Amino acid sequence: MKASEVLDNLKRRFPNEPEYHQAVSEVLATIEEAYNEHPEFEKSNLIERLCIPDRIFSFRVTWMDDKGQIQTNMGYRIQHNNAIGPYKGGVRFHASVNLSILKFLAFEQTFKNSLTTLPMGGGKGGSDFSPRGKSNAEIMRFCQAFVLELWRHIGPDTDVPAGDIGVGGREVAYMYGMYKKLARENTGTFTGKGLEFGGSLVRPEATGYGNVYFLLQMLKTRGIELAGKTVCVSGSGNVAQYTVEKLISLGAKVVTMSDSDGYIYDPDGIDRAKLDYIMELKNLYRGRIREYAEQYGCKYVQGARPWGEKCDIAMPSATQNEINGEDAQKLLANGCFAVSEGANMPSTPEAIEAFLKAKILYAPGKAANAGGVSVSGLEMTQNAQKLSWSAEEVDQKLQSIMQNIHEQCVKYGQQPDGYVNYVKGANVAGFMKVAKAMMAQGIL
Ligand code: NDP
Ligand code: 2IT
Repeated sequence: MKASEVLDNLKRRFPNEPEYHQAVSEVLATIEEAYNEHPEFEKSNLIERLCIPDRIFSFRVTWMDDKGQIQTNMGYRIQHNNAIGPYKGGVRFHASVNLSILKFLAFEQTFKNSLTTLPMGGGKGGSDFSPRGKSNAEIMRFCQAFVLELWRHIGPDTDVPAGDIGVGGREVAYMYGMYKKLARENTGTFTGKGLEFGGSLVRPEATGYGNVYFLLQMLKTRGIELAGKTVCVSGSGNVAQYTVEKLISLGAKVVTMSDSDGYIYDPDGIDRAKLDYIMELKNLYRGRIREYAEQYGCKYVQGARPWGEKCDIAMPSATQNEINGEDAQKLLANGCFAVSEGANMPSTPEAIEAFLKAKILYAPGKAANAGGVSVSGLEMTQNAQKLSWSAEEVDQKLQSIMQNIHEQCVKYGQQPDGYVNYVKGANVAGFMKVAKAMMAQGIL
């Protein structure tokens, strides 16, 4: 089957899964040339085998809320592809979670993990449970109920979950605690664990720091300094917080952050003390970003995203499809010359087209946000060795992985005029490794 036919076929067989179609469509459009150079791929129907997950588990999760009411949610785990290593990828708790979203994330994860240089396949899981407004006790009971079903499908050499939207250190700890009761082993089947029980230093920071390291590599290709540049960041969760932390430490000026209700614009820049306030607000009190504007007397815009504000660099770090074609035009009109994605698939196809047409530095999430899963991979290695490495050692490895991913993107994405199409580079590099591994292991 030709690459283009695969997408039509998937749309017909799996209708009503727009995010999944979007992720597959972007990859197929960029790998067609590489695919056509290998007729053996078509003979073994490789693309279709790579696009359809190996298996999907779905289950009911039943838990009791603080009022004594019995609640049900849906739980899922997608094991997408394990050609290069055990299934690996996060768990998302958000009201919007459905099969389309998890299939897109598991598909993307497979290519991202391939780029990390570490032996990890791709997977993703989650639930339509909304953590918003839930007590700590409710979060714990939900996590335990979720793992009561999930545990039989995961293991240190088969499938290793971690965090994503709505799942951070607190949730991973609750899930891991329950997992150990059931599985009776201590080999670290989750990553993003607490430091006292097998977690890795720098894992909380890794996605945000890694994105800034990738950005630095891109800026270097054009001889641009980061210090003094104005940056718009979206989101105010794990990825956004550590992106801002690293940006501030390198002398950039961050003027926006957001949550699902709106965004703040601070023309003076978010400094270390203000970021500490946000971390406490979001991680401890689970408050709203609006409160920052009240605290520091700056602008808050309800129900909007920050892309209309003037910046040099944009780092979307909230969720999928948060930059549409119109947002992209606004960014470009205001002089934005670099977009580096902390979130997964935050730009719509129209936005990506606009960035590539304008030939700005544009890094897709599967390259730029791979630092998180990379340090998860390093956490797995430390667990297997029953050792823990220093923060400097982990950070050094993270920096060299991000540099390596950047090199792969340049190798496969540089055009005759010198412009680096990081979308093509990341997709072709990620694809070739998984494709070769699948070919070598036979028709499965
Ligand atoms: P968090 O739950 O810590 O934070 C998510 C942030 O995004 C919050 O500010 C949240 O606002 C906002 N947000 C979530 N959903 C929406 C929505 N539908 N519309 C607008 N805003 C929204 O998650 P992370 O920081 O971990 O994840 C952010 C992104 O980064 C996701 O795309 C994730 O897949 C990706 N990612 C995460 C990695 C990780 O290691 N954690 C690794 C690689 C990528 P609110 O508080 O109002 O919900
Ligand atoms: O999207 C991602 O790469 C993550 N949420 C992190 C996955 C992981 O296994 O650390």
